[in-house]
Amino acid sequence: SMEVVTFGETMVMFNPDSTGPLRYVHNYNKTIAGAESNVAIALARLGHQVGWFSKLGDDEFGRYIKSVIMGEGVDVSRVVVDESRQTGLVFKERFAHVNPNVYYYRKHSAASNINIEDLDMAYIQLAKILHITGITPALSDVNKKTAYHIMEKAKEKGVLISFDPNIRLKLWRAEEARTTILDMAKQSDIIFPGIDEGELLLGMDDYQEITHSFLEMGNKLVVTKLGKKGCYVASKDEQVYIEGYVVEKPEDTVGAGDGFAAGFLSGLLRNLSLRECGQLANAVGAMATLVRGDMEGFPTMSQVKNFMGIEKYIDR
Ligand code: KDG
Repeated sequence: SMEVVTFGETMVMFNPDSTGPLRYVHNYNKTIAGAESNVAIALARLGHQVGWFSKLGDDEFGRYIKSVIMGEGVDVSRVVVDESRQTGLVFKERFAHVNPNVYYYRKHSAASNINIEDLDMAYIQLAKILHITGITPALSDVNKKTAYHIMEKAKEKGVLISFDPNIRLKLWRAEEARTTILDMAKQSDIIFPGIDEGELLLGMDDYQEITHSFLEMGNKLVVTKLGKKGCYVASKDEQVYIEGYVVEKPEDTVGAGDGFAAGFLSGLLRNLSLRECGQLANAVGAMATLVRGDMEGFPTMSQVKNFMGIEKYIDR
């Protein structure tokens, strides 16, 4: 069985060769994007047994996604194919000095039609951790229902629910996002809110207040991301601030949060202290920004050890 299972839409991503408005871009690099498969790939690189599942179109893009994720050492045996729908796409638009834009072509995609009948519940219930994000319920009512069902069934068997709010305001209205994500947050065990997500969800801007609010909602562990300032981790009995790594010239910030979550979960699976989990998370998140693409920069355990300048973490 898997240490971590995760599910959510993965798209083929077209990442421009050049910066500037897409209408002037002629050449794209084809890769994949998807918050949950990013986390799975990052965990696999760090040496974990991890499975990702979703629904793909019966098309070349779907076959491409499956082979890339499989090639990263992630178990894709529970991926299903929807013969009547297509695989979703996303285009990135890059600029020299600001965060990139994304344009989605994913409405009615195969992944947004993942049903309860598509799931292997035993596979999910045998995992130690289920990682989900707030992107999935934004995609369709079917996905929202499926996400809730999976959380409930996993919880029944004591699977730890790890949740990244990942608010994507291109996908739904702020009010609906807030209600649904807060509701999911109440059912999770570990939550990874970003500081601006805390603001949107709770109307607070103080990271300690945000963190404690999520603890009060019932989370066992709250890991609040503070960007280059690092993170603040809290459980009932322990609160710790962990300073971040400053990356002078990030190449691509998309995917950093996914690397961060994977680093933290890896630390938990290795029984590291909360401080060490936070350090590992900060390092993996920082390294993700050094390479163009959402998942290409995720490190192996020996690469992250080098980056951190420590020899402490044990390779499997
Ligand atoms: O966290 C990064 C993801 O946002 C990206 O890979 C694409 O899943 C994606 C999305 O829906 O934006």
